[in-house]
Amino acid sequence: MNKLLTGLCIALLSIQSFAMSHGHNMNHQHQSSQFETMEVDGLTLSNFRARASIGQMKNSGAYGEIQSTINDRLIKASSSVAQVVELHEHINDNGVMRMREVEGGFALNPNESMVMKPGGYHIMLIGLLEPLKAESSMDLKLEFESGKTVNLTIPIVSIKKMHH
Ligand SMILES: [Cu+2]
Repeated sequence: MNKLLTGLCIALLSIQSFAMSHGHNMNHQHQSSQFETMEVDGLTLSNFRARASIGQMKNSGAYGEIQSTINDRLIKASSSVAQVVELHEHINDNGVMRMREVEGGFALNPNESMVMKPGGYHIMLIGLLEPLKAESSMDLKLEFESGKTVNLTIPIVSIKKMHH
């Protein structure tokens, strides 16, 4: 458990490599746990999902891909499941992976997918109000510099399925 105390990112990376080394588990995938690609207002949103929380941990992450027909920025995310939601990136700080909030949010360039994934850009869910359970879903609101707002319902998946 010491690893968990040294930082969420380090803990997550360890758990991910553990999950990966134990192979994929496709057989139990439920249709309902897949995010349906959504096209709205010049935005294509795909592969959205949140990671089920682990034990009593109060933080988790949400991920997905956004493609925009215009130059834009994802400037804010929010959800009813967490007290605070931040847009984060991972940085390699002298060999230690850390994460930090990205000032001004994530840039969207036309016809180039902006990918949020474990270990990269992500939506950080801080201060979970209740555990995020796999096979259920949560709300996620995205706000863009252009003034666009998108309300999503995204699946919650266990960390073992995070790579799909
Ligand atoms: Cu983070």
